[in-house]
Amino acid sequence: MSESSRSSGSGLITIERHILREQERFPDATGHLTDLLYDIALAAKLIASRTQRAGLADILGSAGHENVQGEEVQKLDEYAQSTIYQLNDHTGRLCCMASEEEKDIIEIPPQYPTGNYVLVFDPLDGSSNIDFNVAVGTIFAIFRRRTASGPGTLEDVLQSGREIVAGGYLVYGSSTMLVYTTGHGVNGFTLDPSIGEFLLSHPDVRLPRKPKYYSANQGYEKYWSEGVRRYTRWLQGEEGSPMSLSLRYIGSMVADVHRTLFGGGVFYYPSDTKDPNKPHGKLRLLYEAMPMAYLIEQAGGYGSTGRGPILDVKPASLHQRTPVFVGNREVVEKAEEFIATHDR
Ligand code: FDP
Repeated sequence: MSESSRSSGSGLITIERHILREQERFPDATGHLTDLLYDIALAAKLIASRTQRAGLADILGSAGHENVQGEEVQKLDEYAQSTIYQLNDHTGRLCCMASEEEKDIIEIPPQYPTGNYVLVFDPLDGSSNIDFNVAVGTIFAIFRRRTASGPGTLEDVLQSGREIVAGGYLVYGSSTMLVYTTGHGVNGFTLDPSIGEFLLSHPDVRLPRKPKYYSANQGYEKYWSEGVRRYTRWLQGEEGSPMSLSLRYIGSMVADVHRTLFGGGVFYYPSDTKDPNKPHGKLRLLYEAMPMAYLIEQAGGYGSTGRGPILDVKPASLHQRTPVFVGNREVVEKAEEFIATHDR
């Protein structure tokens, strides 16, 4: 489909219409999941408009940290966190939330009703890139609660990726995109800033069959295991590899996974010995690895810890870290093979 025909009025599908259509698959649906997804899209519009003004905050803000409208100048990640929280704390759809930015689970204030879902999110992933005008993103996943009623608990949050009912990411780049799945394929929406709507621009996304890129912070190679080092050689066309991939690394997981999804290949952040406090790499299981693995698998790919499916890992704690390999199935499985052979 050409860019112009995608957005030319007839056949134009807004995110709202698309989410409602998805809901029609489930005649007994309460509409709560639909509303929840719609609110995530709304939060994304607010965050996108702020990220586009990143860098202006310091100029517009006074010494007292207020901008010209008299609003407090917030750091973007704090803004993203509070926006998502405020849109979801009072709706009666969630029993609790958990965020990369918060130490403990986020309770629903007692004056508001609780609901059947749990939202986990990384409000502004890749935030170390903001100062350099590089794409950042939001990652999210939604579970059904496990406890029967009342305030949500850790038990509701610490579920494996197999229990996700919807998940995806927002990328705030040269355009803003929402890419998500409810377990029936992946769809991508692009924000049209002139009308303030997300429009379906990439229906039924599948990873390209031919992998093109590998993506990892090769600056850390000296901290990697033998298996991961050899795997990297294999990606470069050595170690008997039939393929030779190009290297791309942004250092913003959302942007790197987004390119992997649409361009094909693998993104990985393995275990390393760089920091003894982080033996399993840097990325968080709940807020980064699981939602991305769920989405990549829905698009025909695979997400692995290097030893098995990410989606099979049940988190033991909120901020648990995990090695991550996501991308074309056969390329990710090759990582498992090298690790099993060389990293005993
Ligand atoms: P950031 O610290 O900028 O928020 O987990 C966060 C993350 O970025 C990912 O988005 C990114 O893939 C990774 O860290 C980059 O880490 P390195 O700088 O170690 O490569």
